Amino acid sequence: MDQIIIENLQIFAHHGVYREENEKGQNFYINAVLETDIMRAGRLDDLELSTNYGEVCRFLDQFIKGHTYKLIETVAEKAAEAILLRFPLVRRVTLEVRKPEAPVPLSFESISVKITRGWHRAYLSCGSNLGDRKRHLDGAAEALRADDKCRLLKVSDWIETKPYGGVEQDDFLNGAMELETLYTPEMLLEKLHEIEYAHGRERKVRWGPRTLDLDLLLYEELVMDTKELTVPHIDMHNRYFVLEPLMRIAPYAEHPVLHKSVRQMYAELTSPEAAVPVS
Ligand code: A4P
Ligand code: MG
Repeated sequence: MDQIIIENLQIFAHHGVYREENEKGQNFYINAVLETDIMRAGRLDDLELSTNYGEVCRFLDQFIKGHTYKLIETVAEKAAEAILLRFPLVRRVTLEVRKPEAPVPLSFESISVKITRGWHRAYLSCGSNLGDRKRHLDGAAEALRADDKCRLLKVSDWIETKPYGGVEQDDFLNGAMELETLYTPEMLLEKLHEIEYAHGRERKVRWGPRTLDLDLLLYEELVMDTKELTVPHIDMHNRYFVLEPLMRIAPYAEHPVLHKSVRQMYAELTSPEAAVPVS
């Protein structure tokens, strides 16, 4: 990805653990690498198609002056997030916050923290078979739209599906969503649980009836397996109610473990041969 680079932007601010630092202030120096596609802007010589580095510098200056944090870690974290929210063409930002006058009574040139943060593409499945199913699914999409750390890009139709998994229960309404998010996978799962609870979700029977179920299917090309979270979703390739709506919005999304596209997984699941047991 192309980069816009800002080096050693000097900002006088009041961050620090010691009261003296908060009162007196000191110089901070910021290095920022903005990852963003600037080819069209360059070819057409049009600033509207790029991110104005002057505006980014002024924004950083105001933001870093306008807040007081104890840690430069926090300065970096908050400023990176603010940039990603304020400048929509920036996909990722690497931010280094240097503090050459840090109160350490030894000789050094500078102390800094450096982080990279960005937007991540994720796919979700949603389902409901209890209460006003459409309202629950619409509500989930609405809640994600209302969250500034998520950009909901695509929402499938809601489709009727037969219950999967052997529990006798009412038919489901299912869908899939594509979004970009600043959340880590764990934070996104927390957000999904929050939305489920806001829709009266209770966890009684595994695979049982639910007002709203939100599962994380894919998160970039990430593969992870912890007690809380398995990504890609462990059973997505076997589920018609997942692949049918996902097929409608993201046929070419890739499963990073099976190395198959959604289209391929869907074809394998729904083809007549797939139903014939292998002897
Ligand atoms: N968890 C781990 N990985 C993930 C992930 N990728 N996304 C953990 C979401 N959660 C993940 O889920 C249990 C725990 O799984 C979570 O706390 C999380 O830490 P849950 O939602 O609390 O419980 P559950 O939904 O009853 O169990 P499970 O195994 O998640 O069920 P599924 O897979 O959600 O399936 N038939 C049709 N037609 N349509 C449906 O929507 N849904 C299910 C439930 C069964 N049959 C269905 C449908
Ligand atoms: Mg679930």
